[in-house]
Amino acid sequence: MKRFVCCAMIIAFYGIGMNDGFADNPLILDQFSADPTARVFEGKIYVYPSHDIPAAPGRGRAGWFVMEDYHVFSSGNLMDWTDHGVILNQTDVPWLERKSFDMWAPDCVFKDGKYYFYFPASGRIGVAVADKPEGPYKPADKPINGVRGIDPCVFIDNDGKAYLYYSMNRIFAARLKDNMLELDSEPLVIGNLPQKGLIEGPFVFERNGIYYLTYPHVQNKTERLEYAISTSPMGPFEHKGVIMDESPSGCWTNHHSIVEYKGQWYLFYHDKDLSPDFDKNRAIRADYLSFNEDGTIRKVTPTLRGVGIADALKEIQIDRYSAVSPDGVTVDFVDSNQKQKGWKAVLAAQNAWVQYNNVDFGEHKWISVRIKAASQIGGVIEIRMDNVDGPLTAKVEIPENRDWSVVKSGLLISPSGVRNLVVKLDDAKNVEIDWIQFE
Ligand code: FUB
Repeated sequence: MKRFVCCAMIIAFYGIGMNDGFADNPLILDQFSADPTARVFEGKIYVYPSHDIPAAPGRGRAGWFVMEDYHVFSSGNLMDWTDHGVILNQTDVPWLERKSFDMWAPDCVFKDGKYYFYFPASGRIGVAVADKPEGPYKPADKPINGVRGIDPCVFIDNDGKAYLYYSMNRIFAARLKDNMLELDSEPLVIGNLPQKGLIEGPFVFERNGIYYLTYPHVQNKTERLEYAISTSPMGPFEHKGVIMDESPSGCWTNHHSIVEYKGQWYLFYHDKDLSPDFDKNRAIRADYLSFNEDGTIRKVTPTLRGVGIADALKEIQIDRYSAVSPDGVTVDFVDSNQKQKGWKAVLAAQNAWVQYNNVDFGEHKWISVRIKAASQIGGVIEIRMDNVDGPLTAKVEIPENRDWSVVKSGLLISPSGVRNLVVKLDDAKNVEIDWIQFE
């Protein structure tokens, strides 16, 4: 076996390894984010989340949601996200008489050349208007008259008519005028939905003539994502089932949106990956969503890997795995005092492995692999393609080194195309891996 162990050498010492920060789940590492509404504008995905911040003296209530502004993020490949910065702060809103720190779940839609950003604050719903998806947004002088509630969602039907949905323990719906700033009908309560357990965060979309009303609902302990369908945007809706179960993490809220991009449907939602002990500091995620033949939604299992195709030339965060061996792998923060640095995979049993799906090798000639690793006793790592028994691509000796270092090794074969990557520990030792990158 030893002759397969390629010459490994430490090429650099990395005191601190900055995670790329924008890929896999959660999507954003350098700040908390929640309630993601994803929209397709100008050929890209734009995500309008709310923005949790830690409470501080004079800044919100400790132990509760604290939210003072909104950022918007965009991506063309669902792996690299651009933060366009703050698009609206509570102090920009003319009708908000105090700093409420309750800029909760927003939405944004495009109509007749303008982008309309809907946001809740202090129990009212406001609108801000822009010429571009990333702003600058100018808030209207007044909130929408006749609306008391949170979590606005605006749906524009194929005939151009717009509808506003929002929640206040129940879900309300009303038509919007063409100016997108005023109601065109009295809000009505959507019926036939579960009677018990908070219902909030409505998100409506249409597919093949079916109107889907999707929403978080507390059936047991925490929110799960459910849906109802109709042949009309105002209902009546028929309750259909569950899109995503309660989070095993115990995060009390979940809030989502559903979008089709380049022929694939996605569910955007949130959990508390960056704040395991406090579920009011959340982090947005995305996973693939699909439908049955009859239009019902297949239940989505949350993953760490998330969506998108990773570039083999970039740092691949294998701790965001798609599959994992039954034993021998744990995931931990690289630095628990600086969680924005992301996670590491700890392989600590013979044949323990992680699989990271959808890495694009293209048609290049690949020569070597770099692994950012640490190990108390050293160990040997196998890199394989496709699955745990797939083609052996490299065998890399990770030397004993408690500090992070980048180990470089030659490849046995040059992979091509989009492949799943498997990293396996050969011996009964202990290796920590931050990322892997091909050259
Ligand atoms: O983010 C604050 C609130 O928590 C949202 O408005 C709800 O949907 C829930 O996610």
